[in-house]
Amino acid sequence: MLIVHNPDHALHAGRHEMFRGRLVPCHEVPQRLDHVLAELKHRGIGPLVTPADLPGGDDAAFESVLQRIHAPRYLRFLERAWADWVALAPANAELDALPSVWPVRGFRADVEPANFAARMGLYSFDAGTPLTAGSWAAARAGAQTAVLAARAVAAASTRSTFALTRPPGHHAGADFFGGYCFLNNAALAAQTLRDAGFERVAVLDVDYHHGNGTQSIFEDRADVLTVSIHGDPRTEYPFFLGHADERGHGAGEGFNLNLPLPRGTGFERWREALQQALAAVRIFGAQALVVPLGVDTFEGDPISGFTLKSADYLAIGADLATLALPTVFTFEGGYAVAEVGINVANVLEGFGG
Ligand code: SP5
Ligand code: ZN
Repeated sequence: MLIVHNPDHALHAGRHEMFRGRLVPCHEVPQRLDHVLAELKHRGIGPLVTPADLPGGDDAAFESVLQRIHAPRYLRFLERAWADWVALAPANAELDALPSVWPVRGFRADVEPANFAARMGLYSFDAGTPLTAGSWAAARAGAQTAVLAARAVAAASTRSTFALTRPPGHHAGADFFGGYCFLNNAALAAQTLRDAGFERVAVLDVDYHHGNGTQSIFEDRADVLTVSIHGDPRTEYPFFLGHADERGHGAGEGFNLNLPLPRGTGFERWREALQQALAAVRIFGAQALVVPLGVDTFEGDPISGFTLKSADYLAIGADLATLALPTVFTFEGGYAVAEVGINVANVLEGFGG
């Protein structure tokens, strides 16, 4: 399996996230990716390349897919955000930027505020996602990683790829960040596959948290099926999306499937949901697959509530492989840092080539 990894990922290194009235150290840390890379090398899974090793990357087609998945004004905001933050006060260079005010129901989103704090709120949905000096550079390089991974699959140079990048992407919507995510790598990969001629693309999200960003990006489209298996949003983050009755809108009606499971769910029940998800992908007639791969379903995950064990990830990989589709994996959650490499590598090993 071709592994495309983002050598610039560590440019995004948040210090703190807001949690129960306190700023606590970030769960989403650079060491996560380092552990995955080390484990893949250890097992000889590869080849391992970076975007610089592949043609394209920063070309017009990349810019085009970025601008179609994300709102141009959101991209402009992200690109300038750190400079705007530091311009407020030189001492801000030592602090992460976090939002603190949001336009909820009845407020206007059409007028972009001149105030930086207000812009942060307009383009985000939580206070758990610090924006740092290198967040844009890391996220943009990560988007390239995902697009190039998808192109490699489309060119049939490989049956499957893993876009190994962080920050993760599946919570990021067309014009908002949150859930540790800025650019939606899985959505960019899916759109790249569509652009390459795959007429029906399925996204099967196995992260513990609902893939709200990906769902919202594709919820009015019939050409991209979105499926997510996740902790029930009645009790689990991101809370405000991910219920079973969300089936898509307009032309996209029937092309979103949510499979929420209660906190405490173990692998047997989780795997039944996976079989349901795989059946939906088959009925849809997908020609290519994107798997936002989070391993925060692990029993040892510090912020999640399922009880999957390391060996279960081999079975997940094998189950996904039964679809026999060109497949792009993207790296999402998984915060038991010491085990994240083993769990991710198990999925890829179980999947095979
Ligand atoms: C990509 C991804 O997995 N994003 C997840 C973002 C979750 N952020 C909010 C975490 C709140 C967790 N609360 C659980 C407390 C357990 N002590
Ligand atoms: Zn997650």
